[in-house]
Amino acid sequence: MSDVPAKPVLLTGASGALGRVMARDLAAAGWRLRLTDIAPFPDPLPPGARFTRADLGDGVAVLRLAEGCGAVLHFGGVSVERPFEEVIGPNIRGLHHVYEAARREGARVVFASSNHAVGFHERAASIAASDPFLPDGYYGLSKAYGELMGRMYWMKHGVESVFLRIGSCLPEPVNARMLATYLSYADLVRLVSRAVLAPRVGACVVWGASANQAMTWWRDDDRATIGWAPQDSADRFAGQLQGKVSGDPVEERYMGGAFCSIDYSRTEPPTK
Ligand code: 15L
Repeated sequence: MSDVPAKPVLLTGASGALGRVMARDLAAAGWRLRLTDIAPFPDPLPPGARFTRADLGDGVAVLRLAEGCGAVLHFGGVSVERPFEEVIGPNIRGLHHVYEAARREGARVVFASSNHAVGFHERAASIAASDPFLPDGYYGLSKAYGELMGRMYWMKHGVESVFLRIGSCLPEPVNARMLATYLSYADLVRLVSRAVLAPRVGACVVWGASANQAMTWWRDDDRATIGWAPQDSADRFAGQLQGKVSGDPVEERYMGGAFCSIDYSRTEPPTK
């Protein structure tokens, strides 16, 4: 099987940190990429790629961008906790435009979901991908809704999706929480490659975390379906990061960390 998709691949959010890594590495692997973002692309254009500046809120622009594409890597939209009114446009309407475009093209969607869709699960637990959504804010809620939208498009229209529940994808982990949530750039690139190249995926969920053994919160996902296994790990940072905690009881109790504390107004600690 070839490691290069037969058709071009559309990457939204191309000017963001993860978009830039994927644009560079997938282009280097010979993929034909259509890059788009609301912000200009800050790097020299990689070989075989073209960039179009567009707003996800412009449904016609998204349809045009997706023309002839076999997959959409959807990494665009708001990527941190923000007020509801700021999230709803890019992350809900924008996502709907992406799914309509995928439906028209018969393309697969690889959706950058997030650990924040399940951020209010307690760290003391270990959860399966099939456990309930427990979003830790409007951003996490938009990711949960996005996964549900993808499932609806699969059931109703046969649009395939891989939902990547990304943890913390950074050059290196920077605190104790990331001993569980860290995803290396190289593991991310291998993950999206498999998500695009795997023959049949239906609508499936994969935890976006490297092989972090020192601290593990997430289990039982669909990685076997796409043929991905992480190769990197945060474990070598355990010695230096174990004590790097915030002192905020809400942040340290739940998987979503600092996002859980934003605008948190309960006075009694929840019993369950
Ligand atoms: C995310 O979903 C965010 O996009 C990123 O900024 C990080 O905060 C990450 O989650 C995380 O949970 O560490």
